[in-house]
Amino acid sequence: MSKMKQMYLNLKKFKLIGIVLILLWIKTLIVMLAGFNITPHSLMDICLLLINSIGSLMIVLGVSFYFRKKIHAFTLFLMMVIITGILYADLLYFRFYSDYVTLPILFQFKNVGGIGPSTFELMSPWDVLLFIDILWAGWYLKKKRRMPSIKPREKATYLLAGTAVVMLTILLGLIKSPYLFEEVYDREQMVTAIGPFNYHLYDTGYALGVNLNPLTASRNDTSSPLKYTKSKENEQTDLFGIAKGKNVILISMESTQNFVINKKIEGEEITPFLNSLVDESFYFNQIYDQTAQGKTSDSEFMIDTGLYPLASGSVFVRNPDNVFKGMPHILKESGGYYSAVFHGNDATFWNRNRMYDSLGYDRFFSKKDYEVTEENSVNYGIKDIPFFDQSVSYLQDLPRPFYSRFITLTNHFPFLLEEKDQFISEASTKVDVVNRYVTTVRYEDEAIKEFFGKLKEEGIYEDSIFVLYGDHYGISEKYEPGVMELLGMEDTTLNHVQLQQVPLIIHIPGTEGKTITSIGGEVDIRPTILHLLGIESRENLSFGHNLFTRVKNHPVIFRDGGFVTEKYIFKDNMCYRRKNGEAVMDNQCDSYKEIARKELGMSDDIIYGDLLRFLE
Ligand code: GP9
Ligand code: MN
Repeated sequence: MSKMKQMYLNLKKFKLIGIVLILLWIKTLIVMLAGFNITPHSLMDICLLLINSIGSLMIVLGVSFYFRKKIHAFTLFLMMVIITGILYADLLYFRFYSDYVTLPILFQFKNVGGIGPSTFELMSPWDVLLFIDILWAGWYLKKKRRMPSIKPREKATYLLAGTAVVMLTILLGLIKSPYLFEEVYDREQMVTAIGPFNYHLYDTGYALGVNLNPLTASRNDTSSPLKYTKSKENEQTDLFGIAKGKNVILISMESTQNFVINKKIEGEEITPFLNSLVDESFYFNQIYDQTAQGKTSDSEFMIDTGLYPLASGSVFVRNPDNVFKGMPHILKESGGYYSAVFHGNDATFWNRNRMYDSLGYDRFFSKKDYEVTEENSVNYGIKDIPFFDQSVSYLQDLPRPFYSRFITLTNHFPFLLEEKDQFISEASTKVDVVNRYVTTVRYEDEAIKEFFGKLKEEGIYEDSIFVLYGDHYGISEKYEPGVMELLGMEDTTLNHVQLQQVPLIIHIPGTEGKTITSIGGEVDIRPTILHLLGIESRENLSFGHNLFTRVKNHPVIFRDGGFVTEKYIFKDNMCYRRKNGEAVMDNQCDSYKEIARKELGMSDDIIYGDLLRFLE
């Protein structure tokens, strides 16, 4: 037999695997292009898109013969089902979160539940197309009795070929994005470069690997983050110590975005109380949501520690036993503060019960401390008005001064509210979620107003400083067109980024109001509060900047590596001029990218390595 013929016969054995490979490859390509909306910008992008799933698919399909002499039909079918299942789960997750699943997020479902709305809502009839080839494969493989046998040498060659394609993919990925693996948090960059299957593999390895970091970390690892954070500017202002010794009352306003402030719907204000408060407070109107997959818990984490949240999963769930230097610790040390959190949900949600111990809280008032009935609850639990109402009596009994956080809940997706609690009519955009949102925000506003009223009656108001902040976005990208319609905005990158702003209102009774337009993020809230309380915080390992003196061109960094500066916006690996949203050359953003990489990397090192234990 000629060599050519022999080669042909050898290859023929792999015909079936080849067909399955091509089917899965096409599906993956379609999902990447149409599902994840990956747009290739260059020839390199096209090459990567075309090859990045092939190597991993080859290796996985090989499982059908690695351990046997012949290709095992059922195993091949099973691999096809598993791969399609992963792809479909990725697609559904992406449709809701515009993000990729990570290993830690799968583990935190037990603390927070799964995908928000019903999974059915995320499905489309077209999705059936993803499964048609499986039906064919099931029928064909069942019918096909004789499967080709594969020799050990052929197995090795096949595995080698698969591995070579994976290596080539990684190489090209690194040529395109040299910081691919330093910027693991940029999941879009990673999936675009190495494909969804290699990404899942890397993400799993990374998530498991970082668990070992505390074993290898040492005091030396603290020196560069300490040096970096100590070099931050620390300008003093007349406001230093203006609220010295006062009680601190933080109000986490669930899902409250900045666009609701001073916005009217058919002549009615969405937040009449907050609007009036803004006039008598420091109102920071350019503060960005910096949370990631940990949502509310990420905002709490930033405010209490001045560290960035993790890129995947919530620190509350992943690292609750770390040593932290939380706000409660600092305030206890420097001002004898007692600290407490008030929240009407189960204590275990977001693992709060464990994490609050590490953050230094003295007391956590959770669901079991409230009278929660069907009548006074909606959606996740007790409504904000009874929540604040019942909290006041606990607050009266707290030792003074106290540091406290009240976490509201009613304005949570999918924004449900009985008619009797609606103080404003629903909006009338094409998106129901947005229409309901204005009613739950309005309800939250009423609850805060009543809370302030009670605190005045009880004499707590005068001795306190209030920090009200939106914890994160409420309207996800999927429903954003409704907000654009409501605000008469065009659907542009610039407007999308602007919608990531959350309100931050710091109210000190007796102090005149002022709107502060400098940019900032949630990580900056801690040093700002400490400044007002007259507490020097520079030596603490943290990344926030005092918002009253924040250096203008320091980027507000997001967890996916994107950022906003005074002049630029960096989003989805594109650099834009902030003034007009015009796309500009990448290198304009390069120096800020470097800062983002550095800060996110250091913050991750501190958390993964549990480095703060060395500074106790
Ligand atoms: C629930 C509250 C809301 O306890 O923190 O959760 P979220 O989904 O916004 O993180
Ligand atoms: Mn929240």
